[in-house]
Amino acid sequence: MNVLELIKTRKDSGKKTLALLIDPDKYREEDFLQLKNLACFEAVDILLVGGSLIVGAYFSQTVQSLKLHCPGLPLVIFPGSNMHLDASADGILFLSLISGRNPDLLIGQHVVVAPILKKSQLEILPTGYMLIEGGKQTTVSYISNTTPIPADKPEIAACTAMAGEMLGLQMIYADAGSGAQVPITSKMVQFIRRAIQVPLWIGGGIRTPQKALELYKAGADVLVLGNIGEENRVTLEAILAQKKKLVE
Ligand code: 1GP
Repeated sequence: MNVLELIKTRKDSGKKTLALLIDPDKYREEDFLQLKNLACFEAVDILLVGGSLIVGAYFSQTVQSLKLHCPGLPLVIFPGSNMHLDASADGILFLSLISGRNPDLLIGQHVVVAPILKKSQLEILPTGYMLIEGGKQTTVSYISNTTPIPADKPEIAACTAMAGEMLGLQMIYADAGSGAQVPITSKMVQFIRRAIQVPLWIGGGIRTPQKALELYKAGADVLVLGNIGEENRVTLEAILAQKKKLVE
C-alpha cells in the first residue's frame, strides 16, 4: 500500500495517523533505537525526514539509517528545498506553499526537480502546505520569505485549503512551524476540516497529549511531532501512548 492510500484508508476507518519528524541535523542513531524499542513506538505510522533548513550533510545518512532500522514504516521526505532528496525514502511531500505568494515555492522549485522525481521510485504526494502564525517567527517563515496566515483567521485558512483541494492537491498540511510557541487552534482545524475532503495534516508546537487529542478531535487526520521528540522524550512517549490507546 502506498503512503496516500495508507492515510486515506486510516481516515476512512476513523483511525488517526501520527508522523514523527526527524531532523537530520539532530538525528542520533542510538537515541532513535531506544525510542524504537518502546512499546508506544507502535503509535508512529510515518517517519518524516527533513526541515526547512538543514545545516549538516547527514540527510541521506539519516534516511538510510531510518530505513534500515524501520523497514516496515513508510519514510517520507519533508523537503525544505529541492536539494533534499534521497532515493531510499518511500515518498516525498511535494509541497506547494499555498499560504504564501512566493512563486518559487508555489511552482518554481517543482519545475526544476520534476524530471529528477519522474525518474525516481519515490511516491509523489502533492500537498498544499499552509504556514500558520504560531507566536513567533519560525525558520520556515523566514526561509520561505512568506507571511503566515494569522492564527485568528480560520476562514482564510479554510479558503486557502479549499482552493488547494480544487487545484487537485491530494493533502493539506497546516503547519505553525517547527518549535512554534502556539500550535494551530482547534477552531482553525475545524474550519479547514469542514472545507475539504482530502487528508489534513497538522503540525508545529504540539507539546502535550491533551493538545494532540484536541487536534485529532477537531478533525486532523495526521499529526506531526518534531521538536518534542528531541526536547522531551517523556512527553513524546506520553503522546504516543495516548494515541495508541485512545485513537486506535
Ligand atoms: C514542523 O510541523 C512540524 O514543520 C513539527 O513541528 O517541531 O514544533 O513539533 P514541531
